[in-house]
Amino acid sequence: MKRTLLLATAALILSSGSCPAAPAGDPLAALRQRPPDDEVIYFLLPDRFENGDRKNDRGGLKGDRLHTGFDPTSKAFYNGGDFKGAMKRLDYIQALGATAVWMAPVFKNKPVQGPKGDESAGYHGYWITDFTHVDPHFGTDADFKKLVDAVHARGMKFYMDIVVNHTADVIQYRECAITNINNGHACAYRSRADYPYTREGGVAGPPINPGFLGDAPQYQTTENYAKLTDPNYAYHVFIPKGEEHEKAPDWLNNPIYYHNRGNSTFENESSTMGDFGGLDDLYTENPRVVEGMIDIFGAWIDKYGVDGFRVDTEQHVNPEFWQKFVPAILARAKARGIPNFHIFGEVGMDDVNVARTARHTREDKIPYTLDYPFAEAVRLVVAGTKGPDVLARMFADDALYEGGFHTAEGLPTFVSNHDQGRFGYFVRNAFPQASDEEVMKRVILAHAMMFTLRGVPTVYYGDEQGFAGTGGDQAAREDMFASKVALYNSEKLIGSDSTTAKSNFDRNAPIFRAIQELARLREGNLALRRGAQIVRDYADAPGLFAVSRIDPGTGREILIAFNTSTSPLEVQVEVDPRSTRFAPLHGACEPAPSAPGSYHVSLKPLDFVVCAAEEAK
Ligand SMILES: [Ca+2]
Ligand SMILES: [Ca+2]
Ligand SMILES: [Ca+2]
Repeated sequence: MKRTLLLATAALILSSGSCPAAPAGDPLAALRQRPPDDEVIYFLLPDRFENGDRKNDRGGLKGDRLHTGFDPTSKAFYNGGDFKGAMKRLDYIQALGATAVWMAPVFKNKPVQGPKGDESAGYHGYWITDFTHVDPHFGTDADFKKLVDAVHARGMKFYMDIVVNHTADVIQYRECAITNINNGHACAYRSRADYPYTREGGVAGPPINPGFLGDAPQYQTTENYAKLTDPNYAYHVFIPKGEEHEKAPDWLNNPIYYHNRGNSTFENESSTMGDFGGLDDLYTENPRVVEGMIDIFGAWIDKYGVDGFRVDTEQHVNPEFWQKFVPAILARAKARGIPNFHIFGEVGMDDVNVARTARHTREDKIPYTLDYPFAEAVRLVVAGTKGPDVLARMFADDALYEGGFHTAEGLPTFVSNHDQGRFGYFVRNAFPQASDEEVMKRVILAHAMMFTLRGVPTVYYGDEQGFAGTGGDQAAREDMFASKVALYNSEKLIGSDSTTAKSNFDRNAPIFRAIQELARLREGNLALRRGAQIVRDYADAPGLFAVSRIDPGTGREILIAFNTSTSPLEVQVEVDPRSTRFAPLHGACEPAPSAPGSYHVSLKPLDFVVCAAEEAK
């Protein structure tokens, strides 16, 4: 009964939204028609979200944590979350206002890796061995299907997190086997010039791979790669005993399909050909690898009908790979009845460098990239002392994306993530003297920018409960269920007296409620999802940032003004002269402009207003 009621509610929400063509009561048909620009994404790590089944905590493995990967007291090991747990909490995710779930990789991982004494587990999902099945720590393939189906039944989308750049660390090099690793300096990158494909162990070595012309775009043919038969050009490669068939599909166990040149420095050719901290870097120029990866990930679309891929380490794979992979995957999705499949790549960076991220939409033809420049700009402006001019310059560069502003509207925007850390952490770091109230205001202001400015808002799980974390990576991956990790439990949550030692799915948490309101605003106003964005004014020190979003159908204007300073602001902002009456969507809004084309805005410190003009006549 309860279930039917929930489904009916979901259908109701959808039918009142932007998809009038969807058959009533068919949430799957409705969500398939929704463009990616309309989503609110909720990003979570299945291991850290909810534990719905204690029996799978050890992934079916026996022994201590170095064998099972499970240690609920350690931030570096599996903590116990799984698909059944996530399923139990879909109501919570939907209540927040999310319309799509992005889950960190679900594929079977190498449970534990790393040099002796410095081991950690694949709880995060990025050390894949079996690309064809889910990790038993998270449940079974059948559990995963139930989860995706349940997400769909609610009218929500499910985005998978995929990795084509590397697999788990299985392949080792004789010259620097993992047992010999000292201070992390072993296995230095060996370049194509110093260690050509045609000599064993350097230019003076014996000839190997006769006739192989290398990996340049014009030589990425089956015929050329038939001549690459010996992988021992840079290092002598081997697979430790017992791990010869660790990976699936089986072709992944052949070292010839990897670059095998040592660790990436993320500079020069090693950016695409080096191993990411020992992770086996796939030879993505080889047509066999391209075809294999299309088969692997296409099968997940066929089997589960997922709605999109977040692509890990996108910038560490050669452009020609994406140029073939993306159209093949989009065609596969379309054939499965998923015309709006969303593909967004991770081009990680710590600066506001739109050229660098936009380049990948042009050169690689990856449809969208995660909006790292947005995240960094908001950090500088709201968790820092830079002026909102940083935001204005960043948005002006939207023209650099393939497809320009239209593409920018579909970029997943975020302010926190699992690698860099949470917004609350950035705020506390920049303003150590700030009160809890000020920290919360800044976190909410950052989320207000994410929900009302162009792009697809992507909430990092736990931010809504006031999680701040104490750094990036493991320090930002707290458990939503009652945690046993001492570091997490020592953290002071923002706007809450709770701790991570308790389960935190509180729908009355202040940041949860603020995000919920923002999600409703976005859901109810097409201009905030797909409207053109006009930057009206910005300060070059903490202060005003004002934009108008224009409804693409009616031309109606919504004015949004932010105050990033700690003083109140009284300003005149330019608006469309035809916008003669305004209503408040958030905060206090004057009912009319002061004069045609000029509107008065009062802003409290670290606050924002959203004022909607009546439809232009
Ligand atoms: Ca479990
Ligand atoms: Ca390796
Ligand atoms: Ca690579």
